[in-house]
Amino acid sequence: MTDSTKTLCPYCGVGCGLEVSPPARSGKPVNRDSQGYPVWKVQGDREHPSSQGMVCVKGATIAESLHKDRLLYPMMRESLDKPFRRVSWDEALNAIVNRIQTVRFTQGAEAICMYGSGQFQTEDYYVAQKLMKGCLGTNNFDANSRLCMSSAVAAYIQSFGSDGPPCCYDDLDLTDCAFLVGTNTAECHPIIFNRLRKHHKKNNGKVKMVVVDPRRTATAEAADLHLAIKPGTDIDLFNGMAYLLMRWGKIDTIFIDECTSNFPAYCEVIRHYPPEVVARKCGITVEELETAARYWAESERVLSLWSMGINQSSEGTAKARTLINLHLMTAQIGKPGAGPFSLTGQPNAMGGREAGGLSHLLPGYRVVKNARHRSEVEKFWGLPVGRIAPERGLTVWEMILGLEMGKVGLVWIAATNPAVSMPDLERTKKALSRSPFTVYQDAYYPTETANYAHVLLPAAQWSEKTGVMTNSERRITLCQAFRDRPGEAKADWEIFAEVGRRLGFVEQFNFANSAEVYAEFTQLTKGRPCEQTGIGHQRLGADGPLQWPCPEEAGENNAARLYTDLRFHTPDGRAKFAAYHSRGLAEPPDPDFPFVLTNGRLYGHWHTLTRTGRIEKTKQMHPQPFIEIHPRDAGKLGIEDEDWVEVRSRRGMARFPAKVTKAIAPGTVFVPMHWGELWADSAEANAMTHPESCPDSLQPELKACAVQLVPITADIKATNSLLETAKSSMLSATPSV
Ligand SMILES: Nc1nc2c(c(=O)[nH]1)N[C@H]1C(S)=C(S)[C@@H](COP(=O)(O)OP(=O)(O)OC[C@H]3O[C@@H](n4cnc5c(=O)[nH]c(N)nc54)[C@H](O)[C@@H]3O)O[C@H]1N2
Ligand SMILES: Nc1nc2c(c(=O)[nH]1)N[C@H]1C(S)=C(S)[C@@H](COP(=O)(O)OP(=O)(O)OC[C@H]3O[C@@H](n4cnc5c(=O)[nH]c(N)nc54)[C@H](O)[C@@H]3O)O[C@H]1N2
Ligand code: SF4
Ligand SMILES: [Mo]
Repeated sequence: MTDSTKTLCPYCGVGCGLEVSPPARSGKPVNRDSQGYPVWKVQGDREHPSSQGMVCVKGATIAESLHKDRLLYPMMRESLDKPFRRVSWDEALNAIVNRIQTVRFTQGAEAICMYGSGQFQTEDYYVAQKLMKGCLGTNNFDANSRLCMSSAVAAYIQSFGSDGPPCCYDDLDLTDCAFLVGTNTAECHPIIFNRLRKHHKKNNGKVKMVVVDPRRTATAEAADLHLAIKPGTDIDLFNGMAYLLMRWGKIDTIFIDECTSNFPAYCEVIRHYPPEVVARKCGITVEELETAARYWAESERVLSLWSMGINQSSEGTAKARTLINLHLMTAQIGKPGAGPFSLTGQPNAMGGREAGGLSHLLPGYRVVKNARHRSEVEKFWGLPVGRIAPERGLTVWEMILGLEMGKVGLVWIAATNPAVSMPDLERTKKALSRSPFTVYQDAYYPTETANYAHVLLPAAQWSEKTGVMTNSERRITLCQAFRDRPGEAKADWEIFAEVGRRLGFVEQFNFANSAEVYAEFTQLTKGRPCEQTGIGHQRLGADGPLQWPCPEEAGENNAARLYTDLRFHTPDGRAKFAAYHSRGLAEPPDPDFPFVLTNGRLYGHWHTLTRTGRIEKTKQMHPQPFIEIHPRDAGKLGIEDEDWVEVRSRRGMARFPAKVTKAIAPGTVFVPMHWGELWADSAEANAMTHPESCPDSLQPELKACAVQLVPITADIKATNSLLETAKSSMLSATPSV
């Protein structure tokens, strides 16, 4: 292999370019991790247009995680109380194929479910759609993006007629007002934040930064205005700002007349949101509300950025659409420095959307409900008319309900760790433990979800397989394999294709390599909003990363922004205003459960710790979980800094040492989402959360539930720290299988 390889960081949706080189290079000392193990050297790729050479701590340390605790061979067991035994690929795949056939003929294809991930490459996603939705004829493929991006997807489709973030990262340097809502960009999208912060600092006073978040995050620290609203009051805030913009005559009536629809219904809603009412509901002052509206009104170019504080809500789609409304009423879209920009979380959640990786989607930004879309895809896949089911498949939470009711015969989980990341975790785990047959395909062992598997399949991960990923600004990067695969690991798409062939679909899965898979997928994007027929592995290798839309005939890649012609993908070409009243939280606090629990991420850690929990530097940055409590609340409960606190919701409980801080609003508490049962004793955020979901996107309200706080006595604290020590020695003693 060549000395250095260009690729993409496999962590977050910023999608930074990386350049990696082998541990041993001529004339240089061998690069080693803190335990002396030789590791690939990682640095930012200066030529990558999205990141221009920058990386954060996660990208910089990724190589240290690649060799530790890997799942190396297929493993099987007859029941969850038995130990795993090593099996051959042949035996594992036969068992899966037999099970699929039995379930198909006894319960029907709708009893088969697959749960995938925004950490798949596009090729993995595409082959999984072809297998499940095409060949097997069930739309029961859902991805962890259901917990992540689905509200943004629904909002874009409803407002603009199609999914797809309309902005690009250059807009970060061009905006006059950055409006950040429910996003801790500084910790979760650090390289985007660096770029914005630089622009903000350079234009001190001229460029405004507003942050809307119940926590005073690192992002909020940098803002000109931090609106610490009560959780779940975003729609009140946006409607209240719209009220002021209208009162001040700061709306663009020509744009509204010529490019939008449904404005009268929106106006009817807005008149119910005068400043005094809104300020009270949001827990901010009228002056703060007016300042936010004034910054928006007075800025020539307004860019809003949002992520989980908006999406993970029982009114997530309504929140995102209400924010988009502000852009529509002021014509802040389709021009440099402006627009509604949802930040994708995972490295390839975007590619997943393009490949149809949610239970209501088909490849090429198509939807299963649309008969024309179904027949286009059936024809392209060489399948009989009517093979693709006309109704959306189960969402991941509905799969859990299906398991509870005994309606699921097989569940196949890949590249996600639901035994940590799903809401209402006790219920989720109980349902998983009732599964008659679970296949779990992951790169690492142990993980929490492996406890619920009958078959474990070792996945080749980033660095060991070649494929593409799309970042938040619609930019596609080739991730070239540069290391050997450990043990018998295989790429996800290869495993899906092999099962497809063994089921008799030889023609459909006749791919020699991932370049062929991607080339086939791009044909399904022809004429679609996410067209990428002009992109292929070879061109990406030669020309570097490219943004879609990129049709074959277009020589120059000229796709920085969508909707520059102010025509949208709706039937009438107009963007549609949404008329939503605020409904608030699905589980508001009450006298029994008086606090709102929110949760989120820390800079150095990634999700369920499968990688960052195994890297010294990131582990040291955030050694243990904690709960943030406002001094006023802590005082009332007699809680001091570092005291242990038990957090109880109607569904479950967890224990954390307290961090007493004014960074969190009174009445709200915050815990990180990262620690599952493998990494800490009883510190799971999702032990407490509930599955109530947005009716449009079916995305659960992971960001808020009602809890009570109970200080723990010294005895329990001692037991806990003993358990901690026992656990960490257990982990370090776990061998690779
Ligand atoms: N370091 C790190 N970076 C990551 C990840 C990671 O695990 N670690 N994961 C990636 C993924 S998949 C994702 S989805 C993104 C997530 O990126 P973010 O969305 O930025 O991350 P979170 O910390 O989950 O939540 C953001 C904020 O929402 C706020 N919030 C809670 N309730 C409300 C509300 O009602 N209204 C408003 N306005 N805000 C609210 C929380 O206080 C929190 O600060 O990060 C990506 N980047
Ligand atoms: N309370 C609460 N819960 C949340 C959230 C929250 O904010 N709060 N956020 C939600 C969101 S936005 C997200 S995205 C999810 C994330 O939750 P998960 O998807 O459960 O988190 P990860 O730890 O990223 O799990 C990815 C798994 O894929 C494996 N893996 C990595 N690469 C590959 C590969 O190429 N192939 C295969 N087969 N496996 C691979 C890793 O080893 C790891 O086990 O959590 C959701 N849950
Ligand atoms: S900002 Fe995201 S993509 Fe960039 S290096 Fe950090 S984790 Fe990787
Ligand atoms: Mo996410």
